[in-house]
Amino acid sequence: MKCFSSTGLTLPFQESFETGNFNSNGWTNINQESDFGWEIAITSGTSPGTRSARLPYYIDFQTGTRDYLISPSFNLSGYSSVELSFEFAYQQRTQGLTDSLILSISSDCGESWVRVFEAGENNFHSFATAPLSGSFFTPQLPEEWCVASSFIDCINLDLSGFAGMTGVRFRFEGYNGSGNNIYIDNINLTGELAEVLPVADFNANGNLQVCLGEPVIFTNTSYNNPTEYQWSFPGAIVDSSEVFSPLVLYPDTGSYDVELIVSNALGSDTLLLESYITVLPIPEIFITIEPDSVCRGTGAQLEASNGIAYFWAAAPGLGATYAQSVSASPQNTTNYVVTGLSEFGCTNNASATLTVINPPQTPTISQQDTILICSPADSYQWFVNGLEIEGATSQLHVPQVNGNYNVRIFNAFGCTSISNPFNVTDVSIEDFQANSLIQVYPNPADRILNLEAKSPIVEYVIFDSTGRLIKQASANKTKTLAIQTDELVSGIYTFRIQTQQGIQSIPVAVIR
Ligand SMILES: [Ca+2]
Ligand SMILES: [Ca+2]
Repeated sequence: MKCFSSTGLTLPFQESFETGNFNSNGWTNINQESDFGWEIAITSGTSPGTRSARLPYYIDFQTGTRDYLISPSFNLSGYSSVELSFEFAYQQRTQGLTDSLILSISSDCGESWVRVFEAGENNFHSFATAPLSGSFFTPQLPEEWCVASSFIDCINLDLSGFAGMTGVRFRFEGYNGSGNNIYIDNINLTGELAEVLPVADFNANGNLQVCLGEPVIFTNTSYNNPTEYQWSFPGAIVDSSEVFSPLVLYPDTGSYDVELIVSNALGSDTLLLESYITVLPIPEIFITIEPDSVCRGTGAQLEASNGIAYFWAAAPGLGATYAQSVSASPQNTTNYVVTGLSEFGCTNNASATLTVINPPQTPTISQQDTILICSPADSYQWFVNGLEIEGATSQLHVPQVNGNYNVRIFNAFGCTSISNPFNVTDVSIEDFQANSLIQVYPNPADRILNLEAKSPIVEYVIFDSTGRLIKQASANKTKTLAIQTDELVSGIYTFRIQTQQGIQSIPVAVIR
């Protein structure tokens, strides 16, 4: 049985059994044989009311068994005298058969007991309140109770030996002699307060060390009947209090004195505990994310620092919970929160956001004349039959061979997307290489387009993609020519070149 020495009822205490039951009134009813034991009975003859506690030993034939009714715990500190009184009623069934009522006291919440009263009928009115009767005894009149019995007086016990103690309980014990019923009622525990100075005492519920930001709740264990309390908490946000058990918050780390002055009409007492409360620092936790933005589908590494252990709050894409360094691959931009623990056992949180960048929309390829055109993006890389084409990094591409072409595009953040394959079948390698009158390069062109002809060049004409004439110029019958394309806006043009052998039209892309 756990004994809370500083708790317990104070005096006066009264029990008339008129309301509730044993349990709800704080009593413990022990009936070891689980047969007949203490019970609430309807009676008359006592005041107030109609209910008392009964041991029905008239119908309990288990001679020699015992039943216990144990009071709640009392705090008798500060009392100089204590008295217990109670009323009882008992009637013998026959001479020679008697039952006993025993009263014991505990000052350790019920661990051990001291017997302070015992009574059994000796045929000379040592316990019975009413004349002998062979029937089930239920008192109806005051004369059948000790209060007006002509046989015996009620019990009044001086328990001053227990004054000043805590964890005090008293216990009514019945000893079954298979005689007749025992009743008790109107139990009174009273006391007189000692005329002594109050004593200041308190504790911090084990919170002698707290982390910054945590309140300290003080428990007031002062005794000898103080009536006023004056607390001092130098360094606290609110540095004084007059409440019984205050809650105190400190704004900074450090060690703090606590003082309590208690007083009553007789005087006062001071308890100063120096450096009693220590407020510990909370750690400043950091998170680094590398990289702090990723393309969807790729991950980043999150690393916490400045603690000795870490806990990551559940979040999408998180690779671990209890680790300093965790991976994260979320589908969307996500905020991550870590709790870090310091060497002092204090915690703090940090948070960081990993930005997830959408990949660009899947590009599409179209063909104009012999040139492939990709939908707009920030940058490009062309592939043919799955192989990267070196240098083919423009929006336009002039295929040199037949095959399946893809283009991978990149947005400004480097996130990529790849097109579906585009099949090219109309490149005539033989024509181009063997029968072509002229080769042009680079194609796509930037600022210069070089012409190389098998015979001298006479003239060239440039048309835009709508067929509009852009430029017409004669050449000096050289086999090579460098044409300035600076003035041409990006787009696809047709260069119609006349040599002495004939005329050939070549689509040329100009890209800036
Ligand atoms: Ca009663
Ligand atoms: Ca029993």
